[in-house]
Amino acid sequence: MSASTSAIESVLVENRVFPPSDAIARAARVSGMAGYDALCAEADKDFEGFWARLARENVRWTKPFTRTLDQSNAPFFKWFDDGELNASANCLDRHIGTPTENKDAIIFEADDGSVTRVTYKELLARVSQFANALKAHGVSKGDRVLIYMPMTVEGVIAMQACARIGATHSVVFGGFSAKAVQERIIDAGAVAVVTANFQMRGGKELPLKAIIDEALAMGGCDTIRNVFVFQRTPTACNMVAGRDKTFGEILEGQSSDCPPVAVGAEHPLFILYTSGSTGKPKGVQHSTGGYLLWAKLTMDWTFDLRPDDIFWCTADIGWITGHTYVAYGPLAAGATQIIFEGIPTFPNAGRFWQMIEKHKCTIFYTAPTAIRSLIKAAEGDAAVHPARSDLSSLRILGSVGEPINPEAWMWYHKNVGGERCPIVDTFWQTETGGHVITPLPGATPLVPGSCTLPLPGIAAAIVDEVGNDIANGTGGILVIKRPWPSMIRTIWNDPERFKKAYFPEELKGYYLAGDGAVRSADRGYFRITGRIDDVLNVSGHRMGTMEIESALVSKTDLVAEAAVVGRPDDVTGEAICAFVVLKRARPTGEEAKQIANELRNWVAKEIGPIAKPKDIRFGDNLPKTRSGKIMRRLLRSIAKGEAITQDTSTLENPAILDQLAQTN
Ligand code: 6R9
Repeated sequence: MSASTSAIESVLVENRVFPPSDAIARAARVSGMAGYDALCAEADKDFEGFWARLARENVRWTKPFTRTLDQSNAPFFKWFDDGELNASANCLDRHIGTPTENKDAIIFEADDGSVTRVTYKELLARVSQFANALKAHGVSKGDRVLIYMPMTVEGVIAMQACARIGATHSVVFGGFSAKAVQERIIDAGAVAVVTANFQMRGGKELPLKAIIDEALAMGGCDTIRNVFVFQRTPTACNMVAGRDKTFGEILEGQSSDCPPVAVGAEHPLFILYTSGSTGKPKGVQHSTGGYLLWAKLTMDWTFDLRPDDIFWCTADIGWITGHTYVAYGPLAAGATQIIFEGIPTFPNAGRFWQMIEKHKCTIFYTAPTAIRSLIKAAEGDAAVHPARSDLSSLRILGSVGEPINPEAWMWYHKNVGGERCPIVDTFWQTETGGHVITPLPGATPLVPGSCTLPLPGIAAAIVDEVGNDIANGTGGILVIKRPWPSMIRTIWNDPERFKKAYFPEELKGYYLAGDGAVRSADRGYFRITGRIDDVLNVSGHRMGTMEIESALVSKTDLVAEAAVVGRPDDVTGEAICAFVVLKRARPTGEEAKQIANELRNWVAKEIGPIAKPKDIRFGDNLPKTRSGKIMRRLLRSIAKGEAITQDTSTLENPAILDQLAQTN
């Protein structure tokens, strides 16, 4: 974000306000702004006492903690450090012997529409059995397990089973390439992989195990002893004798009773890789105690969860949203949740609405990209419009992953929420573990496009480059001034990078989110204006521009140089644009198209299809300063199709701008 964009954005004032109805406010757990203010005041008055109270009330500890927050080695904060617990026991065992035990934990709808239900008691038995199978193969506390699974009950079981024995999972989204998998296996030092033969998406059978085979064949993965394969479809896949075993084989004869292993509160529950501003993805490490507290607490605060709710978060378990609001939060809170294997447009773009009706979903949580693409579909075909489905079961809607534009917010509010459901626009990150800035449905008056106010105890603020507070109404850098229980603990294998990336010296020790934001002059509401680093947000997925650049230049026979920037896109939020200099003459016409496609496929192979550049432009060179620095702000203007109004006098080669501006 440049200073000028933030200034322009900050004058776009949104005047519509939607306060919660009296009935919603009265029934809510955090009731009215008085309820919110009371929690904030409690946190202000006794910060540690506040978190200690909530941690005692929301988490089951096998050994109670006596220390709440240890700041002695900041920014490596420790929470509830001397306490012990097990995350899986907190999600499953805690419900046994209560009315929740026979309640559906999961309503699973497969890609083909078939539905399977699993109660809490059954889920506990299946998780325990899988945990025993892991143990039987030598997986134990502290080991890392890489999970590369489709959106299925078995994916959640694998995560919970790791947690049960104290193994640290690292889930990799099923759309990532073999290369991406290999890098993560090596960085995490994983001992086992849990995968499936195939995944089903949109009626298609897509390989998973074959990608694992390819990753392991790339070398460097000697830590892997076993690959466990869930047979999602009847189609056979390659199995390596001694190394690979099916779920059927490893579960055979295993007891469905497995005592949970107590771990320290700071024990790493998982590592999740995410894109940063340099080429290499960061292994964000989360704790067990603080993370679990957050997963449970935000289910209650943000979603105001009730015992009879049918909760549906559409995120894949490969992303943080699928960790906190599929694999852990709903289970810790004793909710019934829908897990959906497929895609929103199959067999038609009414699938989400039809599923809400079919399962009587009450809380629906999805990404703005999905909403925008379904708006487009509904406008083109009345048969897939939400009006065709009975959505009266809904009571709360949520949005996550990227800024939601006010038009999409209004459409969601009217056409999905029937103008009666509060929309919680939840701002958070892989690093924050769960929601940090979000409305509370029974308290906060909503403003379209704004994630409103920080949760109680979250010291979010907007500052300038040296960490000084900025007045409301002016854009700046989003920081969080005090630690919170579910924050990132470190970057796996790279504590120095953790310090530098998130707690840069010039920002007074504040946590740097990497986003720009502005607070409204009237209410002090936060609005996120987008990343301020070299991270793009494409369909709610984080992609580092450097990561894509390194992928492009690794095609050494063809590419000499590449620069990647984002440009706004109506549906995906941002689109990836690559400017490429080839080792041969600049191609035009058909040849340019053909090489662009070759490069897209190359990037898909290096990172995954989600990283494919939408636009690829070829130049004889890139716009550079005399000292050789690529001027990305000019490339951003060209990508947007804007006329260049910036000062180009420091450019070594101004003529290159016209050339790059010509579309291929
Ligand atoms: C949960 C998740 C984090 C980045 C974050 C920001 C963007 C997420 C948002 C939002 C505006 C919201 N982001 N939620 N921007 N409003 N409600 O998405 O984690 O994949 O790590 O992405 O997503 O830019 O910094 P992650």
